[in-house]
Amino acid sequence: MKKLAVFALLLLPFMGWAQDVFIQHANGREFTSLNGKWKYVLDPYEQGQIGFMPVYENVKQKDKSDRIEYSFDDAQSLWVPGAWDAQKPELAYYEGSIWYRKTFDKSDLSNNKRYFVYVGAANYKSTVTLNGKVVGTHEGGFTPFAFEITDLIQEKDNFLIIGVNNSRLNDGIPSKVTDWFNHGGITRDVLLVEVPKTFVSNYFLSLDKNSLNAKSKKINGKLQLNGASFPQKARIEIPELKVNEEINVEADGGCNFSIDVKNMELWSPGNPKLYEVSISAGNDKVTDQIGFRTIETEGKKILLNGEQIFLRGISLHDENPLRADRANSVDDAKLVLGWAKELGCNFVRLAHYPHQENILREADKMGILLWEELPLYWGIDWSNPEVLENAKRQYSEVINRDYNRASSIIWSIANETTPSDSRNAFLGAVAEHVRSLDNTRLLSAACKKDQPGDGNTAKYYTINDPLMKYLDVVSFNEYLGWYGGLPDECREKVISSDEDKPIIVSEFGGGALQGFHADSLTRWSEEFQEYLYHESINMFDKIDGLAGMTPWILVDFMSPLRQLPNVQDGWNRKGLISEKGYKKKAFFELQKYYKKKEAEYK
Ligand code: GCB
Repeated sequence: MKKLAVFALLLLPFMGWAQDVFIQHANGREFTSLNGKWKYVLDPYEQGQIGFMPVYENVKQKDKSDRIEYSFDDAQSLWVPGAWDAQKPELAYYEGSIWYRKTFDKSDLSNNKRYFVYVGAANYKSTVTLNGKVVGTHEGGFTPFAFEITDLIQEKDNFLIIGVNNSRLNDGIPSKVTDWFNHGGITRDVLLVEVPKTFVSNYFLSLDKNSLNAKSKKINGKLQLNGASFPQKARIEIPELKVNEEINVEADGGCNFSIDVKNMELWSPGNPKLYEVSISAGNDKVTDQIGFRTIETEGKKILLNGEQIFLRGISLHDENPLRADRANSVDDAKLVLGWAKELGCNFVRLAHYPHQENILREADKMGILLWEELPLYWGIDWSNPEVLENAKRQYSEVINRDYNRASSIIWSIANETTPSDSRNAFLGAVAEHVRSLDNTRLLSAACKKDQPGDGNTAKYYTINDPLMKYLDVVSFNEYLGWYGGLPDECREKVISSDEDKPIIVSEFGGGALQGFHADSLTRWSEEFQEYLYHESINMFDKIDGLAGMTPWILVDFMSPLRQLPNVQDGWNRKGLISEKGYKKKAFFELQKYYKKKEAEYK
């Protein structure tokens, strides 16, 4: 018996790391929040068992002679959602497994319903179990997953145990080294979602580009139902646009449709108009708030709803610096987007992985455009086919989640990766995958600039990564004046690309300790950072085809790579705002430029 249990656990890692079904807009469904205090058991040797007892079996001592070697009942608690490192000093740098337990009753169970455990995100590998049975596993620290528990849930005494392992892996996405903190645990909401036997699991709506200039616009869409049998019809309602259409459901539960609408207001930063959209089929109905816009390129321009736009952006990590924790709430989203607005931004780069869903929904409401990406970052194992499958799966998950968000306009498929045959083939396949799922957004990647070389003088940089052929927008990171050289060297440089495509400077910047003042050549002073911004902005503003920028970064963020005492102390100091929320001088330098750009593009 014992041998069997151990064998089952050894098999765990080899089960597919995939979810049963994707549930779009989980908190727009009927749900019970499972957030709050969860008991936890540490599993530093990552065995899935303590004292030869599987942790997810929730063993309890039966009598005084009985041997148990863990006990959730007597264990301490962690708060969900939240990173474990933010909650317990002894877990500050913990990397490994922790098993979380939540007990709950569900007295109104119905035979006409299906039940799912939905997890907004848990970093990095998760094993979800209910009442002693494994219901699924998931890999990826920033995308949501759901597993069905209809056959296992009981009216009383359910125990949901989720094992989360944040070990950094050579074949992980991201890989072993990142310039951000490896926050561990269940970092986003956990919900018990209940839906009818057949339900609308996913829906994708967008404005047809070809109807942009027509009086009557066209919404294209796709639905996916999930269940053992399907009704013949589904219905789409957009009351404000007087849309109430019946559509045919195909044999596999899918349906494609297109609907003509009159008098539609387009979504834009100046008018972030959202429509209430309801989708129903059989006994299920889900309601969402959706904006409609188009995003395209024309030569070196980016066009939003057919009009040229300049992306006044800033980069951001998904952290609440004040709590030194992963962001996970509407308030967290409002805090950082509020700062971005104050800076004069109409665009935010959500670096370097999918951020919490709340920030997309808030950006939709506030009229802020977004760049999204997966952590295809330094050190990826490009020649490993399983890593490619993992990347595609994580992309499917984030596209499923965010497809309907008008604010999200760019998928970036990589950050600072060095060209090679295996890397080019991998990212080419990712680009194809992303396009096949979503042709309503632009593709880009934050590339490295080419060094001055053959045919170039030291004065010129070119950006001609072989990846460009897959992309709509050329983007690159450039740290002249910080990593190499001093800011005045920016005066000499000329940056160009051979592509007839818009250019975004996806990163530039330098560190400053807020409150440290000195002359502009003193490293870490606010004055140095301000000077660097001044020179960098002048250099980039001259680029032919510059369509926007997302300097690095809005707020100081946690990073184990940054250990300089009394300056960094574990924080990357390239923020324009400190982790306490105080603005540095460079904030106002960039704000000044963005005011000018806003006036230019009026
Ligand atoms: C980069 C990376 C970013 C780092 C940044 C830095 O190029 O893309 O993740 O945090 O530089 O501060 O060095």
